[in-house]
Amino acid sequence: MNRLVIVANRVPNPRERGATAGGLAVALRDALARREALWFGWSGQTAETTEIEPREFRVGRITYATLDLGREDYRRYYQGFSNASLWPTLHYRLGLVQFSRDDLAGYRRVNAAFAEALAPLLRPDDTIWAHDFHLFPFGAELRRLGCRQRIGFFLHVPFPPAALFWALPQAEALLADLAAYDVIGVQSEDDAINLRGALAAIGKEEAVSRVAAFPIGIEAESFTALAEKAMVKRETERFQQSLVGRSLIIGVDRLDYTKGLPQRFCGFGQLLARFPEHRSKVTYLQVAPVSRGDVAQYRALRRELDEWAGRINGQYAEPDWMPLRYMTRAVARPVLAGFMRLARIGLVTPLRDGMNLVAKEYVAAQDPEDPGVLVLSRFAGAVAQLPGALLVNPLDPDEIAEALDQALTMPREDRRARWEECVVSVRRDGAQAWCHDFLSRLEGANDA
Ligand code: ADQ
Repeated sequence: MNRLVIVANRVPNPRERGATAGGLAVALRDALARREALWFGWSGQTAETTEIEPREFRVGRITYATLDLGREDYRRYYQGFSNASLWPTLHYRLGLVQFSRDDLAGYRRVNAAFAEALAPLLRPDDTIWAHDFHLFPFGAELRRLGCRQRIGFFLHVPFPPAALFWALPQAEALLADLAAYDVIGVQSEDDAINLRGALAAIGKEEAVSRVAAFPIGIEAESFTALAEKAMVKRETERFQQSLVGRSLIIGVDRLDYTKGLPQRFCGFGQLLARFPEHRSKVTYLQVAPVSRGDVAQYRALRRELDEWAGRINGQYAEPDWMPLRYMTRAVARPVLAGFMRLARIGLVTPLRDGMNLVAKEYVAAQDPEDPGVLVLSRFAGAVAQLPGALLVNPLDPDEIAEALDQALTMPREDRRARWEECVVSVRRDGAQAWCHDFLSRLEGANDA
């Protein structure tokens, strides 16, 4: 079988395990186990200038090839255009977009540097799969260097309606570059419709049919096993004892403004205000490790959440009950899986999310005999696969409060029926199916 080349902004460090292991590494595990693979991208380190020759090392059948980014490139390409321009635009948040020509130039420079560093390592029959919004122009850069291999692209985040995308300066040129890929994968049908519309609007008709939705999934069986095993762990037992029989609501997110955390905290406050019967009977644990802590908007969000948490606990706490437990540290996956299983409610309310794997992990973690309820934003890509979730508008704290009340008082039979509607697709449309479907399309197995 020919080699698979994965290109992503961040190359996972195979020596790091647990909480820091990126979702992409987990999702690709199966595809990478089956064939020879090369994983190429940024090392996560900075240097004086961006390296030209990647450092290579091998673990099993995977070769890793990484580059350090120059400090200026890191600032322009990563913090600047990727995180301060593209990320908010793709999540429908034009008010947060910061744009500078220098950032865009840095973004293009790094994409070109990545292509130049990878090209000499390529074999003629490699299949190349580039990931996410950091790499819009990467395929076009490889083509400029004469690469004729199959090159696919998957966008992990949403693609907004074209009218929003046009707000990004030089949006047309970016989209035109995207058309260099042989397959352009997105998470949902809505994203596919939006992206096709944008490509058609700039006359890239030939690229329209190369856009398709491939909803990403999780390794459900192994997550279920993790959750089951966690039940006998000391951390889980200690945590369960600390709940003293109260119902648990759990939220697990990177601390990001797309995740709807202030509205969610407010929604929980509304639950306690409007449904006083739940006071001192429910505990909400929010785990939200700091992410992109060097970007101003993320620091502001953290302050806002500190305030919300202080206000809710200040107003409703009792000497023996803290309504909201909020932590900005990561929790190891094996422990987190157990916390999810203990929770009566998984509260997942992003304002916009490409997919949201936490929602699927929550479903996989449940005890089939006595499952909890998933309260899910209608703006997460995962909605299409989770018909049994209680859907909410994440911008409306009252709707969140009402859904929490409904979930807290839901009879077990209804909880089971809803969970069963969700778990079917979580199991069937897993990480393995996602890789297989994308690569089959890219490698032409579906051409007949
Ligand atoms: P993210 O925005 O990071 O991913 P998500 O899909 O929820 O969001 O995946 C996060 C992963 O990290 C999950 O596996 C989760 O368990 C883990 N994680 C999150 N918070 C954690 C915590 N506090 N401690 C430990 N682990 C934690 C992007 C897109 C999503 C898309 C994915 C995959 O924004 O929309 O679903 O990529 O394509």
